[in-house]
Amino acid sequence: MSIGIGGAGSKLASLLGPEKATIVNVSQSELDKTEARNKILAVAHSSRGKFQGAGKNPEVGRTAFVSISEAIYELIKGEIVFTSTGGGTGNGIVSVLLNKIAGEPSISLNDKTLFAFILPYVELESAEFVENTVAFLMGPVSQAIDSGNTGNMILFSNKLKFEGRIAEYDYNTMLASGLNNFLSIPRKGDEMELLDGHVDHEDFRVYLSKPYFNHFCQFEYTPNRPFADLLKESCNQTLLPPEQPIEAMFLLEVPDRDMTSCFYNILDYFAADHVKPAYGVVLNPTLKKPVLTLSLLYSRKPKELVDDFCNMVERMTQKRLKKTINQFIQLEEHHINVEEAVRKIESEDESSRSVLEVLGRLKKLR
Ligand SMILES: Nc1nc2c(ncn2[C@@H]2O[C@H](COP(=O)(O)OP(=O)(O)OP(=O)(O)O)[C@@H](O)[C@H]2O)c(=O)[nH]1
Ligand SMILES: [Mg+2]
Repeated sequence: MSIGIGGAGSKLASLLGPEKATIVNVSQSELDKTEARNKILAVAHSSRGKFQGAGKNPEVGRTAFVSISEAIYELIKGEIVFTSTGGGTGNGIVSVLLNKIAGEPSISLNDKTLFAFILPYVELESAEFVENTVAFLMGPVSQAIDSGNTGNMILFSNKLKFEGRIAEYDYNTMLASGLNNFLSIPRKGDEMELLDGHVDHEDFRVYLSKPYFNHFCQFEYTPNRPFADLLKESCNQTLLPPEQPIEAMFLLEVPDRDMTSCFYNILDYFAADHVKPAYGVVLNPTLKKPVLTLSLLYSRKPKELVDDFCNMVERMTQKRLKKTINQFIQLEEHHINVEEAVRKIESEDESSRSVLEVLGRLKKLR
């Protein structure tokens, strides 16, 4: 089951499978727009009456959490939670959830929650989205990671959406299908003929329960090319780029059993970094070339993520500032009587007398 909180979170949870999705919002009209099996209205009252949205204010989301507290906390156990980090509803409600999780003495493996966050694109999205994201990463995300009580965290980025000018629905479909490819690993391991290794549902569950960032990707695997090059070219553009992996998992689908042993190249690549991936190699006769579905777990301090964000914000601010100066600052015209100005300097400073003499000679020359 997936739980989508706020606008973006709900749309993604629904795309992953509306029949298994629960969506949460403070706005009934937002809930009505998205297909899902279960819809929860969180209530946040103001002096103006019910909110139509949190208006980018996470405090509204945090307040609304009280109305759904127990139900939602039970619901997310062992499931995937989607939210954007920039809006008010998703950020506010998930902040409280993460704080609650971080405050638990421990959480059993099967109850750990996977979190998928959608980060804004700093260059083109509003400053509030970026500020909310920074506070979210530095506070609740940081504490939840330190507690070790969450499952994997997935960091989707809207960078490619904006740079590639991709329509929202199409981009969401890309995010959901990338995640689906990764989540299909144990099912494919079950359904297809296993040629080497082994990744079953239990191994997969254990992998998902680790409190690290998860970068997953899928690409055609060309065994005779250096794996480092392939990986560099094929990493998932809808996610933040990965750091050095701590753990890895892959499923290699080959069209022909003669190709089975090409997976050793992948093991060699990871062995250089002392990483021993969990893996499975399966036969998929419908393919023309081998296809690799790979996941890397890496650790990153939220502060470093925020530093990246802040650097981008700073670059943007400098660019804007330069543009503003060029556009709006007009230099005032000053009329200066040179002789008077020099005389003034001369009265303040002995060494300037020669300047006046030079000017005098120049006048004679004219
Ligand atoms: N990829 C993607 N990003 C989205 C989508 N909808 C919103 N966003 C991003 O999510 C952030 C805004 O968050 P929303 O999820 O709309 O906000 P919310 O949690 O509903 O909170 P409020 O609307 O403030 O009540 C911005 O960074 C948007 O670019 C979507 O459908 N797909
Ligand atoms: Mg909204």
